[in-house]
Amino acid sequence: MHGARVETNAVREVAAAAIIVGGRLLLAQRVAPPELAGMWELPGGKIEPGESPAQGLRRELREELGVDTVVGDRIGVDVPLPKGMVLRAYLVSLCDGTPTALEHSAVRWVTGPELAAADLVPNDRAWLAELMAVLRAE
Ligand code: 9L3
Ligand code: MG
Repeated sequence: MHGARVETNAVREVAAAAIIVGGRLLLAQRVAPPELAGMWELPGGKIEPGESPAQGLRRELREELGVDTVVGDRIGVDVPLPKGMVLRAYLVSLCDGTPTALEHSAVRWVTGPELAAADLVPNDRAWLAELMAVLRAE
């Protein structure tokens, strides 16, 4: 009734992965856009229409890091992004592969204190307290 285009996702989600192994969190260094290049983020990206957040995040992590993963529980707050998008973080387990910077300039594993000191992208700072708590509990 409103035309042929069907919106499968009312709100477009960007999903990001908190991958923690042995008390360290995986960070990836962005190459773009210019204002974020060089800063560190939880890897991930936009969920495509028709994908569940878990499916989309698994796809992004395969593309960005070359790994197979299982997407678990959400962690931290919803972070509003421009154009009605929302950024969400998920706890993610590695199943296969070694994370490799295929679309980032580098990856690194950080402890809690290293995370607190890292040059994180501003959006991901919203999750700092929860991430530190998970790292302490490891
Ligand atoms: N973003 C912020 N923090 C993150 C991720 C994965 C993404 N941990 C923001 C950056 C972009 C948008 O979400 O503005 C889409 O992400 P991408 O497709 O550039 O990775
Ligand atoms: Mg991405």
